[in-house]
Amino acid sequence: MRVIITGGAGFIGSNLIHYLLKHRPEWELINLDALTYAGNLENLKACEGNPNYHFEHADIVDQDAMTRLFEEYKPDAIMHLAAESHVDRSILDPQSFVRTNVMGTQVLLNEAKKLGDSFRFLHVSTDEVYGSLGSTGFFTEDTPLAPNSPYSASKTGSDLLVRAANKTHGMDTIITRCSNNYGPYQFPEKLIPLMISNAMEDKQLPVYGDGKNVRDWLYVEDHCSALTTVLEKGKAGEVYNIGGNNEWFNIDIVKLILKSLGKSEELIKYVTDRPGHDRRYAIDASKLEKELGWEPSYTFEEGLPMTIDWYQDNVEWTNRIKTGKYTGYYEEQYGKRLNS
Ligand code: NAD
Ligand code: TDX
Repeated sequence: MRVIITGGAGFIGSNLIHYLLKHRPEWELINLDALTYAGNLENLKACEGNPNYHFEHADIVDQDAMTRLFEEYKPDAIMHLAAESHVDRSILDPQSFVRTNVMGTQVLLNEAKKLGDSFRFLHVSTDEVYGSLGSTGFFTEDTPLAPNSPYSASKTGSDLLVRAANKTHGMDTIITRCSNNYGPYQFPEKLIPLMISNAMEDKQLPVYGDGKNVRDWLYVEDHCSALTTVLEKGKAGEVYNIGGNNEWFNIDIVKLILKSLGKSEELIKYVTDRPGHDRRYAIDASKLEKELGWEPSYTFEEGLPMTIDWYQDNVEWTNRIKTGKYTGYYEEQYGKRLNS
């Protein structure tokens, strides 16, 4: 199997590459990443030199570059993770979300179409495309799409293009929609790493609104195992939800982190709410469990302490992001970044 992984220098992508090199050592992986602010090759230092791992510095919106790379590698499949992924940034700069998430996905579909029936396109999407839930109920694969942020609207657009490629051209495409991930290498703008990092430095912890928004958290390695299962066993044209039945109020997670680090709840600062802030996400992943036999391996009681430990052991990783030094790692080795 030769697999292109887009966005492999990001949070989930880099965890996925580590997971696959360990669990599918015979696979050849091509990490295709533009190295935006969210891409960090330091996440993949341990993979350098592995003959089954290749890095290509490229922008998925660049059709010519994609044509050249698809012709060069002749892959069997793609796991498409590259995206602009942060909701708050999408409110400030929706254009770059449309560019990468919508246009970039279509560029990749154009290349995939040329490879014919034997090529599989796994599109990694999010539960946010379903919108927001009240205090009861779950998102199933049949829940109508109702995105509320420019981020989730652009992911919905990409989902619909992937669906259309299957319906129109009979392409072997599959869509996964996962709940919130947490774990090592998550950029410290997202809730859990931001709160851990701020608490460690005795800085204030900004909680949006009343802190009673609910998210359904999955340890990132479980997302990686689910994506592998879907790539290997999923049915063309299907959608699979991924989640771990693990709902938490934001404020309770923040308090758990403070407790675990021995810090005072006085660090909590309630701030102005995110515009259009979805109230609750909750995923019904029973289709994936029943049809493909996947189940998560980590409980939150295991995964959260593992994550807090990782950030405590890797303060330098976070500091290099906060000071911008992480962008230099690529430049020292390869030259100027595409987007700098
Ligand atoms: P991330 O922001 O950490 O990483 C995104 C990666 O994509 C970065 O390495 C970045 O350099 C790369 N990228 C961005 N634009 C690109 C472009 N034009 N060309 C090539 N590469 C580009 O994101 P993440 O949290 O790892 O999320 C990965 C995927 O999983 C996304 O598609 C996201 O929508 C989805 N997802 C994320 C979560 C979550 O909780 N983080 C949950 C469900 C689904
Ligand atoms: O400082 C903060 N304070 C706060 O209260 C931040 C950064 C977040 N929050 C709240 C907003 C959300 O209710 O915490 C919750 C989680 O926020 P994020 O980490 O920004 O994640 P979310 O908006 O839920 O989206 C995430 O999950 C689905 C990912 O960023 C997406 O890429 C993924 O698709």
